Amino acid sequence: MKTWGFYLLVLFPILWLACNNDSDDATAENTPSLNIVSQDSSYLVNLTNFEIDKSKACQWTIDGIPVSIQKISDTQYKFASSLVKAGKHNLTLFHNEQRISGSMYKIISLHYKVVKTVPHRSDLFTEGFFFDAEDNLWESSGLDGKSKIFKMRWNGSRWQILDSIKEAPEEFGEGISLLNGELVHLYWKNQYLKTFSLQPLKNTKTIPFEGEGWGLCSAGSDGLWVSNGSSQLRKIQLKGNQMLTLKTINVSNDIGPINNLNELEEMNEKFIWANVWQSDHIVLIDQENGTVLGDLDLSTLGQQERSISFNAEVLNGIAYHKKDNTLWITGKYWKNIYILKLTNLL
Ligand SMILES: [Ca+2]
Repeated sequence: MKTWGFYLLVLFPILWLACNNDSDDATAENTPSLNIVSQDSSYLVNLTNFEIDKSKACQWTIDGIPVSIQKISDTQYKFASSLVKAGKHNLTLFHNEQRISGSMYKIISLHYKVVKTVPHRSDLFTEGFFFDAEDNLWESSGLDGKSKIFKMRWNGSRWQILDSIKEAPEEFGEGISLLNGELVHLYWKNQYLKTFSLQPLKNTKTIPFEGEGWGLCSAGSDGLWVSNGSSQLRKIQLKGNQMLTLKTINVSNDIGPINNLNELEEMNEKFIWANVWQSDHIVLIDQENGTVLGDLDLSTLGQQERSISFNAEVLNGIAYHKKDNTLWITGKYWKNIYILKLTNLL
């Protein structure tokens, strides 16, 4: 009895687990599902295990808003991709007192044309890159013992240097931006950031900063966005000698998190552009939730720079010129800055 009791004790959970798995598989096989597949300029909707009663109507919504969707068969439907903006969406079918939903993710492949090319100092290991309100271009260059910042103005034929800073030998400079009328400079592993008055360009504060500092850009009057090489962006504010984190967003596309976010650029207080380190891609991010809305493939420009210069390194440096609605793009040790006009932005 003792032996049988032992076997029963061992066998019962195994048999129960096996039966339970069978029933899970059976349930999964019969579960109604709505699957959305991207096809050129449209989306194909496939229904599985969902009974359609031909005498009853089908009502569709995208994010709760009623839409009209073309029927191909009882199990396949279709709608134009222009029906949805970039980002995450939910498609729901209401039919015969039943409801079924599926999610989709639209990322726009952004197109551009190069409207002009201007020279870039090819001795700069570009880290920070932005225009101020007076159309002056600010650029920071990294590496230990070589870090510096320049304030420049393009006069139509050459760059005029208006101001500059040389950092201490132990400082590896990274992103730069303006906040509350001062320049803010981030450092890679120094565990602090510095603020500088603008006239004269002079260090005013050194504020503790935890972790690695990579990219920096404006968050309007609200603060700054900071990257650290991960998929997270932090919105920060400076108060006295302290740095406060106001918000963190996780940047991801339909596949998962986008790591190696580097130089940043804010646009229209809605979007953030980010260089993806060691790639020739720039992503367009929704400031609200970190959703990647668009992808800008600049591999043609990257290959061009690397073919004309042995030293040319990664794409890094995005400056948005608001008045002209152009993006000024460069890279580490690149010989050129490319002025881009986007032709299908959202
Ligand atoms: Ca920038």
